[in-house]
Amino acid sequence: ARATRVAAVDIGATSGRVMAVTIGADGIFMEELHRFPNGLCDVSGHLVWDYTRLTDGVVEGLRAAAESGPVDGIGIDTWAVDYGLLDEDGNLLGSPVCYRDERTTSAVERFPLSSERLYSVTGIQHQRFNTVYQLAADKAGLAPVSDRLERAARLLLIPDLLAYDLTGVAVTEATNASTTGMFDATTRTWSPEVLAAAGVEESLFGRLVEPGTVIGPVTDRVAAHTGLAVGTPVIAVGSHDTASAVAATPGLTRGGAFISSGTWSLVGIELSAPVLTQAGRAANFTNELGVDDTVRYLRNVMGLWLLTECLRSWAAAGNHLDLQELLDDAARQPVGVAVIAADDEAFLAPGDMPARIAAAVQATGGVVPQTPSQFARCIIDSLAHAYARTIEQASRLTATPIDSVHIVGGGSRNALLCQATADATGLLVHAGPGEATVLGNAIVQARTLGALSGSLDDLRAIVAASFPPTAYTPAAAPTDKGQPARKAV
Ligand code: LFR
Repeated sequence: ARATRVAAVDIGATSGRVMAVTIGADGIFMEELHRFPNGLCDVSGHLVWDYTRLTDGVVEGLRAAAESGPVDGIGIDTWAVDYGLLDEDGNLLGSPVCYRDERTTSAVERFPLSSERLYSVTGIQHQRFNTVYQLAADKAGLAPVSDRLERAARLLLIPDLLAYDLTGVAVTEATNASTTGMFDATTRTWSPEVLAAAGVEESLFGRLVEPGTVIGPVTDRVAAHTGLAVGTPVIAVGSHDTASAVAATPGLTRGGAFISSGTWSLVGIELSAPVLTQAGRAANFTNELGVDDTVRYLRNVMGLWLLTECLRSWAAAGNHLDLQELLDDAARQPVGVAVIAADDEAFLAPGDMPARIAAAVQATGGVVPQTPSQFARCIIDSLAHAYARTIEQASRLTATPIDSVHIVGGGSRNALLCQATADATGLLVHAGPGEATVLGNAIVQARTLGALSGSLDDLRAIVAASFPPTAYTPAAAPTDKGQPARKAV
């Protein structure tokens, strides 16, 4: 039988891609078919996503997939929490607003349920950008289309919105639904209590589906437009990108911590049931739902956003730097002289990142970075430190001994960061694959199509066979190197 070939659509904060992933007897092969830019746009004073650019990119990529071979299935993953609102006729009521927009800052305080109660139901960490707070902002008219929630017949999270455009079928995929802050972490269904507090009806959402469910065939119009075979299925995957990344993390078992390292770094462990303690809430740990009834017990750390935003600021000032050269220079800088709390909300919004980092270092009494390579060193050390602290907390809060760290995503290619993580945690680091999200998307599709079978462990072993991780050994027992002047625990 010929190998199975699926299209994986994976869209992040800075770019989207359509990849062809072929899964056959001799392993897994990936081919990037189309890459398109994504980014924030300012519309009427709000940060929004240019949704047309995303749909155009997806269609273009699917056309390239159809031209270059058979397409047995299509899966879509993106970042979490953001959504589009559709009217009765299925028209999008303005561009989806980005979670980094400031509109949620006031909504958070006015929410009728206490954060203790919210957490004991949803297990979701308090982030001002959670969907539940964004809806409160919509209620207050804080969006370019100010009455869009009133007029909305449907709310679809971004991957579900894209799937709806391809199939005409409205679903809500469960891993991403968990990030809304309105989902019951134990029952994996909407919480009536939280929906009532948020003032939205359950009928606003599409049918709930778990990863691995066929959403529907592409419409005949989409087939004609892209050259895809009539009836090509769109399959729900872990549509939250982090769910897909963790699903394809080689060798992740109890005892291993994961770091999905990209624009964000998502740091934690996989559990079979949520941990909803107030101690976990106080430490801002989240229980996001994963593929195959798993739970991702994690905290958001700012990630390489700190570095890319610095690069953007320097470029705006005429200083265009090459990322790899910058990291090479950073490797020659002294370690641990400036460490900031890399999970601070102060770094969430875009704009003048070097100034914000410098201010944060100043506040800790560290050596304020002056040059780009000193900033890069500070960011790497701060990330590694945040990783170590978060893993240690996850271990303590769930009584799970941790013996290894698995870094996947773009950051797994960053040797400086991987070594710094091994050193800061004192644990063996397994790095890669860099494309875990796309692989997680593809293997869930392949299992639905019958090309793969077995548990998540089995699927991870198949990923590991084609993409063996790189090991980083801690230089020595963890030392005080890389510890901040003032611990923020
Ligand atoms: C990573 C990610 C994180 C989520 C953040 C915002 O791309 O999906 O998991 O917290 O983006 O949606």
